[in-house]
Amino acid sequence: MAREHFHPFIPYRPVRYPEAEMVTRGREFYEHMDLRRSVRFFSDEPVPRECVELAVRTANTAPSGAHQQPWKFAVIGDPETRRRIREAAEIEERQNYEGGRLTPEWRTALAHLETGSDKGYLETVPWLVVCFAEKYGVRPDGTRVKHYYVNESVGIACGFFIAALHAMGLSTLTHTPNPMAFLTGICGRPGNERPYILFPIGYAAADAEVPDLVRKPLSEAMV
Ligand code: IYR
Repeated sequence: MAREHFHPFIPYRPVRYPEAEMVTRGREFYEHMDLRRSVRFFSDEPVPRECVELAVRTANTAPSGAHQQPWKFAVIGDPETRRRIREAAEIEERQNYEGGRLTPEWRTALAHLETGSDKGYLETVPWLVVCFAEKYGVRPDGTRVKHYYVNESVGIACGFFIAALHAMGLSTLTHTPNPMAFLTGICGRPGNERPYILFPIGYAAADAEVPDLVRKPLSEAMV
């Protein structure tokens, strides 16, 4: 559905904090975000649907090109659909890892993560969320609406989504099976929506491990 509305301007007065409090808040948020890790070992414990809804609500607050909000989050809870998604993802990943579709450079870049074609976590987790990017909008009469900065907009929304899950103590992984067009069919989405990221969502397994990564220092992240 295309959104082509006129928005009148209204006052906006964001909260201001004393400088010391700004720094405290910024540090607390940074330290909280720095604890987030991508997880590949999940518990099958159920997660309230409301938590997933809150993460989508948060993603939906993201800025977007021309406020076109070119995202759609498909939420999947039923085991049969999760099984089908795992099966299809593993077919693609076997092409990547065992069928030689990953270039040698790509393989080298991934080696330290110990990833492989087994995507068992797609069935373990209670929820899968597929974020779709709306390449263009569709008016009720079927004509197309051009969308601007789709990748930037959807990427930001996914960042908000990941941060919201982390704030609730949930874990996820930005899984991008390659190619992932199969998700359009399984999720029953229309042709203007392109699969963007597949998020398995759940609690990290009690014995989950992550690679001992080091984030690059501020001196390299900022110029
Ligand atoms: N999509 C593949 C390969 C992969 C690619 C990147 I970039 C990663 O950070 C991890 C894996 C897979 O999911 O196995």
